[in-house]
Amino acid sequence: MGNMVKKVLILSIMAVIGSAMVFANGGQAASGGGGERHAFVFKSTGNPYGERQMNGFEAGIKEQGATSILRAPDLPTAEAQIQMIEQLIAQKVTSICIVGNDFDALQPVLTKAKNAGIKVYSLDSSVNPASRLTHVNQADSEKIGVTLVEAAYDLAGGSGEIAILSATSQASNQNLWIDYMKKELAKPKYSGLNLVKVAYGDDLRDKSVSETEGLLLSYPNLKVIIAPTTVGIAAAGKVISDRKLQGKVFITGLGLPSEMAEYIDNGACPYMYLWNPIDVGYLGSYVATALSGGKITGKAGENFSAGRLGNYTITAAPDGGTEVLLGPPFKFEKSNINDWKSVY
Ligand code: RAM
Repeated sequence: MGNMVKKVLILSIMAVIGSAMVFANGGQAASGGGGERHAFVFKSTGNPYGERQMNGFEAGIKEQGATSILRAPDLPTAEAQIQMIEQLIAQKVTSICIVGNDFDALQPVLTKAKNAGIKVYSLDSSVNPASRLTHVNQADSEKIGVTLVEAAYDLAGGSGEIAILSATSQASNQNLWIDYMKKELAKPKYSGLNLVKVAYGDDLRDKSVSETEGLLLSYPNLKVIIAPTTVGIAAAGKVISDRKLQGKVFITGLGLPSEMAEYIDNGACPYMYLWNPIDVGYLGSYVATALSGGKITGKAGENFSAGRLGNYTITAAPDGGTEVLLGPPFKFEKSNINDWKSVY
């Protein structure tokens, strides 16, 4: 067998192993026909929010006649994502949509992907501008930070101890929102609020539960927990409800209606915010094909059409790169939660 033939054979075997690993790592491949293969790499498995984003991405790619490859590592680390991206480069996928577990650490592997002709962009949790062509942002990051501080102020009655329960300490979306929260908290209006701790539940259910318990133990006067992560807010909702602390400690943040309806109903979380994660993934699928079809390059001012969501324009992002903004965050409370809990 000639060397070239061997090489091709090895590569095909690697590609087959690669797609089998999709399942091993909790993702799945979905075929929509057509020659293009668009990959989506989420932060970790076992996150219902991520599953909804992947569903939206898969549906969008399918309706455009292409194939989607959905991946997520078991743990939300950059290292695990780097391995997955290496496999996707070997598989010669058309595009990679990365929900980053780190802002900077993925740059070498994403640059390798870019040099191999793969269109790379981020979604939800961004990677640095040098690593991406553009970023699909769920909602205005500053607005999320400001809105959550206003909510904490309201729920705390204007003063007292508050804490933040985040995802991992490296999650760029959460970190950006927390930076904006801190900036907002520095304003004179909020001088009565005392941010006692930022805890990290790593988007793991059990760790988020124990971090919430730790906050309650260390800060017996805690009035509000802001959890800008769907995994964290659901874990905090469970702890507050199990301990019947409704009315004493309030939760707010970003939550999935399906996971939070119970805690909105029982008063643990009077209100929270989110956007449609299915639409975030769906929008990502149109960014993938607009990039691969040459309709956009990722520059501010470029326009493209995103199927049932309509037209979008790429804008400048606060981090110096560009982004595509889905829309404003939506408030969920007792009066509307029942309409949404079966949707996402
Ligand atoms: C979690 C993830 C995700 C984030 C949502 C709000 O599910 O950390 O990245 O966007 O919360």
